[in-house]
Amino acid sequence: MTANEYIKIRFGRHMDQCTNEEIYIGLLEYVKDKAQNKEIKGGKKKLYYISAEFLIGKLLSNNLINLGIYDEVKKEVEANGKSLAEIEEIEVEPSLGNGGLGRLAACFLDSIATLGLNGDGVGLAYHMGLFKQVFANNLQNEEPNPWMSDHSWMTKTDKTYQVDFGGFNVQSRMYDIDVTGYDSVTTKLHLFDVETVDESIIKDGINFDKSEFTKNLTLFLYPDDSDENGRLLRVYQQYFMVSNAAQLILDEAVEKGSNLYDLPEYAVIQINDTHPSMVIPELVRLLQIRGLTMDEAIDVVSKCTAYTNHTILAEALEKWPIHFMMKAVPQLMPIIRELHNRIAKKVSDPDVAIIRDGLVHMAHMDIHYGISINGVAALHTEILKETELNKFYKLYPEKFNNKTNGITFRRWLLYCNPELASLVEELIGPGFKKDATELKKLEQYMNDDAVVNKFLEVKDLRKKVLKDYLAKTQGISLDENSIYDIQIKRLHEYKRQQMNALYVINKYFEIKEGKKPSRPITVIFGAKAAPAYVIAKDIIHLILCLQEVIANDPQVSPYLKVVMVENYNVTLAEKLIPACDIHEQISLASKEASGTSNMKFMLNGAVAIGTMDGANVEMHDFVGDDNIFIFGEDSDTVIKRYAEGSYVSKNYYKKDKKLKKAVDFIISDKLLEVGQKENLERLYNELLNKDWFMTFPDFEDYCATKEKAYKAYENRLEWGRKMIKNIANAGFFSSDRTIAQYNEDIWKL
Ligand code: GFP
Repeated sequence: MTANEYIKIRFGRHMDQCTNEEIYIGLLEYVKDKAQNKEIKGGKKKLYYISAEFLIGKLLSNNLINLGIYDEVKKEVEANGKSLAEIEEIEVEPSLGNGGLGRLAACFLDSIATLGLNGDGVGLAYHMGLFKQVFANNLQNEEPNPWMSDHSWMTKTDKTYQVDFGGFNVQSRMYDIDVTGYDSVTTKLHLFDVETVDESIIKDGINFDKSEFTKNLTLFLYPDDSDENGRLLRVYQQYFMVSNAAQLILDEAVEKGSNLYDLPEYAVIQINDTHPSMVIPELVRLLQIRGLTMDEAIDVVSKCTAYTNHTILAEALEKWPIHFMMKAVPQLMPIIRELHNRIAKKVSDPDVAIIRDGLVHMAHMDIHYGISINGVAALHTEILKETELNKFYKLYPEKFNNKTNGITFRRWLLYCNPELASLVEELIGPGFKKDATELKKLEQYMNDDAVVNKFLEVKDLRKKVLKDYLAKTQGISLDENSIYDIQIKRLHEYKRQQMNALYVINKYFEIKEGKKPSRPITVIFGAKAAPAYVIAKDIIHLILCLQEVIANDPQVSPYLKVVMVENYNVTLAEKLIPACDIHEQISLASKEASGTSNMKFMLNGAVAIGTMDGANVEMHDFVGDDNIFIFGEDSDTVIKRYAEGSYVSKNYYKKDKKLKKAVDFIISDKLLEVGQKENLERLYNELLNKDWFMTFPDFEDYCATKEKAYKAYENRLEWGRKMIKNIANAGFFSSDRTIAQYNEDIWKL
């Protein structure tokens, strides 16, 4: 049945007589039907990828592509006088993730299904997801971001579980989202919700009563944790997630014939960051209820779980106070104590203990009681082994392994940049869609000027698409002849958006002094700051103030423009990435575990300015010095400086006139005219007296390297060759490769 025929039956009218809403609903149901027909038959062993975040993005086009019916449906829609792009706009993007961590989980699900592996995602059905970002008075405000509707990709199942908390219990409900593999099978993302959640308790932005856990359990992703109830709520959420997961895992195993002693033959669990760590004691608890002894239960669970570390930042390595656990999940504490004691008997070093100073160290539990610990890029894994988790590495060298992140080429090339995808196909055939390493064949065209020009033309076209999109959706006007220099990622000091802002100030002064760039520059930012992360919000404020000051300065605005897009999300990324000339990967070396936007940009023919951090290191290995602009101190230098505690930002400020001038501008009258004194002064003082992520030592090199990149951009053919070199070498960064490695080394499905 064609889509049109389906819609005719569904609405009693052909597509041309339907509204866009009706066509969207019709297509959604049509796709769901097709996807469910391809459900994986299932093998004995199954992977459960448990994650607090799944940043899946809109699904209509992605599913059409993966089911192989995109072109056919698009044609049908167009033949009926409609536009697929406009129909897609009806779909609301679910904001079930925060940044790279959640987007990685979504890419992984796509690859698991594409490789035909028996694996499902398990997470939570947050009603509001992450907040919606709204700018007013150059400040970030947070608003609820609802996305659920009657017509959604989620399907209500009849699976419900009881989840017990200290003093009360709730009844959960499982909802499923189909995950369509590319020309392959369909697997599932299971999202758990609870019917008592009450959206009406949200008042005034994203504030809500944090004490009513039955009403707020799945209301928001990462609720504000600046107070005790907020932190407790995270424990409730995490337990709710893993208790449901554990019950599902055991039920499915038993259904397939497991006697539970052989659970490792039926289930492997990937713990994505520390949020799902409580699945370990929860499984031990449930196995005991089902008849295993403590010894047996621990033995079984230790063969089923694997942990991925996504950061070395202490804030993300969760440690929950015992009194939180006693309040929220008292039934787990005796088990956690037992897990702790068993280790303490063997290893006396308190640094590797599970319980220390009244805190439960979630990552430590994962490492002691799992089969594998992996980092997400080569450098990151080395840092884990040699520094951050060195004591664990010495205990269990065989458990440590690297799995460099990857991205799905379906969404991040075929869907978001169809013009580039068809140029590539015209040159090297369709093989790259299944085997991304075939992109390497593009290198043979690097010296063919006619082909190079075609790549440049695609870029120009995509810059125009972005220009039109931002004009229409955000009232932003771009100059498509300027260089698009883009930094999009979660706002965090270690990612150093503030250094980019200092560069902008420096450029502003240069232009004022008469040193005009040969081509206008557009510096684009997209980032949300966590609601309670004060300095991150101050950095957004600085960027928005710069945007206003520069736009209103007739001397500077023809040459320099700052744009901060509002409510940066997957949908915006899909427009920004294909249009980008230069992308910013400027984290402080050692701090960005991997990065994944770097891979998406690379695949779309943008050239990076980056530090030797995360996956930039591997990208550099592939493309060489000439095709990536590397600057800044390396991770050894940074790690050493932290160890010595010798960094004094003021010394750099005093020495470097350019830097001083840029930093002082933050609290200048010019900025205070459009900004808030409190915010700008706080940021100024933070940089001057702390600058914990060391922007000052890298500033000079950063400025010089940007100049080099802008200059290189002017030689259009040479630049086009750099673009091709990047695209041709992006194959390694396909999540299909990453997932194949996870399966080979860890999951063994
Ligand atoms: C985190 C890390 C990134 C890494 C992703 C996925 O992402 O370096 O690429 O996880 O492994 F920081 P963010 O949430 O910070 O984007």
